[in-house]
Amino acid sequence: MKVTVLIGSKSDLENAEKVRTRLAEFHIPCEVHVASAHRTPEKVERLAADPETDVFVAMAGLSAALPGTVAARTLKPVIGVPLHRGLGLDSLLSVVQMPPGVPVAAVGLDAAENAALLATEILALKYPALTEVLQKYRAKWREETPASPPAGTAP
Ligand code: RP5
Repeated sequence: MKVTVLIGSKSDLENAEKVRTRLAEFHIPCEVHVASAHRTPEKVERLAADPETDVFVAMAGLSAALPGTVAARTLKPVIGVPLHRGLGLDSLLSVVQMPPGVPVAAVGLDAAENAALLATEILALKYPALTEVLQKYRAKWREETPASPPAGTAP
């Protein structure tokens, strides 16, 4: 069982660590690699071909080509995390708006936690013991999350 996280730059490391931390709490092996779609495309290609990886998480800011670049080189699920580096909208659209045929499962801007949870849900299809882990997480999350939204937000 393995999740491989690719980030476009060392400057993205904090976001990748959030994924790694959440997966570590679930006892899911996770590797983090700096591999850029434009600076080190050969490295991206090599990582995307890793036979041990079950799910990829690719995180990048600005034009954020990384998730799509990984997805073009594998048939395994790729979760794309747009990072808020420039406008925000630039990376968001780059990750969400994949042309038909090469899907990327996009989560929200900087949404490392959701990326880790989605990776776990995908892994749970193959490793059913993770379903219980997710059930416990969700129950705790419900307990800790306030019933009413913070003031000024839509219900
Ligand atoms: C993207 O450009 C990276 O993913 C990073 O979010 C952003 C800035 O990269 P650096 O200039 O900090 O290396 O490729």
